Amino acid sequence: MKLNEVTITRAILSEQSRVMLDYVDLEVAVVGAGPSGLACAALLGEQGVKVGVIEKKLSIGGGMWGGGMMFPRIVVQEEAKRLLDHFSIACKAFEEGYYVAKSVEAVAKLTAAACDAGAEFFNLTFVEDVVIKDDRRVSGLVINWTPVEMAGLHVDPLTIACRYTVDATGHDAVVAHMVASKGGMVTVAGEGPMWADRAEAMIVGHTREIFPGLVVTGMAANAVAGEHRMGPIFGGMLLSGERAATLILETMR
Ligand code: 48H
Repeated sequence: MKLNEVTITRAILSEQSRVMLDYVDLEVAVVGAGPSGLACAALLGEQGVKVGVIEKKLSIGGGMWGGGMMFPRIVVQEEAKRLLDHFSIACKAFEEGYYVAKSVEAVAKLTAAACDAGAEFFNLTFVEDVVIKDDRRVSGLVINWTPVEMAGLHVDPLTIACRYTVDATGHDAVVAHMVASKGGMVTVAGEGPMWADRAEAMIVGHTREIFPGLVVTGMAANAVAGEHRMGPIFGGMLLSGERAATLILETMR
């Protein structure tokens, strides 16, 4: 068989255009493909929810790749071990209640789980604004290509509709800040200093719908609540992603 460059181009354009047209309207848009967003997307997808993950970087995985200070290992506590098992992420017991896993494997397996569950990824795409109309609900997202932002080009964005948005943008809580800055009656208290045990204990409780249609998860949930940070322990990220998925499933169905 003789390969044809134009067929390769048509295959990519036709398939991705079909997916993009389909995902102009989705059930849940997860903004940010770090550990909390990936866990949330995978668990929602497993329940048959139409999920799109929007990630501004080329790479998926957020802050998980780097482990702790570039040592590619993460720590997960007992409470979240079942989620490591759920996603088939291998780990070793360390001291009682602590497990160590490979950060690269964790990102790869969470990403694969989300793909297997039917989530679609839109990387190199960033959310620059939200849609809020008379019903005072986040009902859509304004998106653009990351290279447009990087090059400072004046190119208008496009808009997608979603029933729920999950702010999984990490420390910066980007979507929550957008709603706060547009008079959305949301306050972002800002992240506190390191206090791992407290931050991990509180994160699931901070994972909530902070504005109609907008759920915060992961570090974004702690940043909104004024909660502490926890360093390279990732159980809370997985548990928070799971909580966000559960909250949405409970209200949507
Ligand atoms: C699209 C965007 C946008 C945008 C940002 O930082 P993350 O890994 O987030 P979490 O909360 O799942 O995990 C946090 C964890 O990695 C971490 O940093 C921890 C545990 N720190 C503790 C400590 O003490 O330091 O991922 C967020 C993702 C990134 O990939 C961003 O590129 C992406 O969100 N993102 N995507 N549109 N506007 N803004």
